[in-house]
Amino acid sequence: MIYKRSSALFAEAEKVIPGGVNSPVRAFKGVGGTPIFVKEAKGAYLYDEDGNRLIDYINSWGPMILGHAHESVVNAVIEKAQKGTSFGMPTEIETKIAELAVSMVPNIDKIRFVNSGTEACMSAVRLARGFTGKDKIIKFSGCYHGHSDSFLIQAGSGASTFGTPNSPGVTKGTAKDTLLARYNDLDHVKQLIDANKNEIACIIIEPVAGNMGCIPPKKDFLEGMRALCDAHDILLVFDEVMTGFRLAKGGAQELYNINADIVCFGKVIGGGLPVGAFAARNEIMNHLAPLGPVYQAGTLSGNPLAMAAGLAMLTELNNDDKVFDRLAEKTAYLHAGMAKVLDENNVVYTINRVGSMISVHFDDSDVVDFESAAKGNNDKFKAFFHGMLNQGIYIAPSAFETWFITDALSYEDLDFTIEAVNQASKDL
Ligand code: KE4
Repeated sequence: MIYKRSSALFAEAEKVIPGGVNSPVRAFKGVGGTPIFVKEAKGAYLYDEDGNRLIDYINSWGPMILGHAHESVVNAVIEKAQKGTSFGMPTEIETKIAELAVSMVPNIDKIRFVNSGTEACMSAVRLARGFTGKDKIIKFSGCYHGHSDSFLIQAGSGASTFGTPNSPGVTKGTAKDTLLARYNDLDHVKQLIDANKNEIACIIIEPVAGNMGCIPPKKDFLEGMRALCDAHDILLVFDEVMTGFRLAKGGAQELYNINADIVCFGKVIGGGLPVGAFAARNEIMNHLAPLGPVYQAGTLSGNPLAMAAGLAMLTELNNDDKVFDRLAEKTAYLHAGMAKVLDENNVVYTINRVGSMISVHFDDSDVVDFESAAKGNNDKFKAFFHGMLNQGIYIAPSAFETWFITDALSYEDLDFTIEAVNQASKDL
């Protein structure tokens, strides 16, 4: 594959944008080489600035669950844009997407739209603190809830890649209110609760972790967390920025039949435009300004173009009773095909999969938390990443990420990918 134009564009970008990118994980620091500049995309395919076609397994880190430039999403945005792009005033379409989201997701009465997953999670924690009157939160090592100060304490995703788990600029005053637990370790959560009696406002968790690779909750882990929260007057916050509207219509709450107190969304809910959201039952949401004392705001929150894209996306997902099964079946097919060729090539690996989230770890231990995820052989991952890229397959440029399957993938695409895995893993 030739990346001449991407390299030239990257050199230009580096002169005016820190690291040449607007989000660190795009910079390929975790895998080396220079980032690919995309010219356009359609369905399952990216077309880069050098004319290469790549099968996309990142899909903008989750939003493109139905494939790039989906007709109903694009048409909705075009139609809306011709009527104005932002008003800073209420519009009917915000109510329409709110009503649809509330009808699809269990245990929520109201939803507030913001502009990113970070804003959603940051606001959810503030709401939990305001509702309970308590300051501390529990998060899990390796989970990533965006770049708000309270979360950059051994965060997953890009922060892990950069090896700077506690980012400079986060004050000690902030860090002291964030307690870190081991994912899938209920005893550790219990210990933290007992050591901080009546001080913990919420536990925030990715119900299926996606920022240290894909890590499913162990049996009874989420149930145990729900019980602990009930026993200690702690709110359970599901960060469903990745899992929301991806694992099922009702996300991880539906898939695992667990009731969270506050649910955060991003990615799919915006259909590729900047949308985040957080939602809960009335008792909690009615604490939010202008109804209640917990302040949260945003100039472009509920932006009409973003709402049009999100409404089109959620409508497509809500009206297709088979889409989540198709996504899971395609991911299972990919899993089985990759496992077969990796076994044939005598590669040491673990594959984790939940629904249309999947990740490959080059280590033979079970990957159940940040510590076991970090054991993965990063040199092998780098070689695998570039081996796949050179065959026209774009996977996450970091071992601490999940692949996101899109329904636009055909079984021919999957077979092509499996053969690429075969070729890329021959010398691992
Ligand atoms: P954003 O602020 O990036 O929209 O969402 C933050 C966020 C919150 N919660 C979860 C579970 C997330 O995965 C994310 C963002 N995910 C990363 C990829 N792992 C976004 C990619 C990036 O940082 O460029």
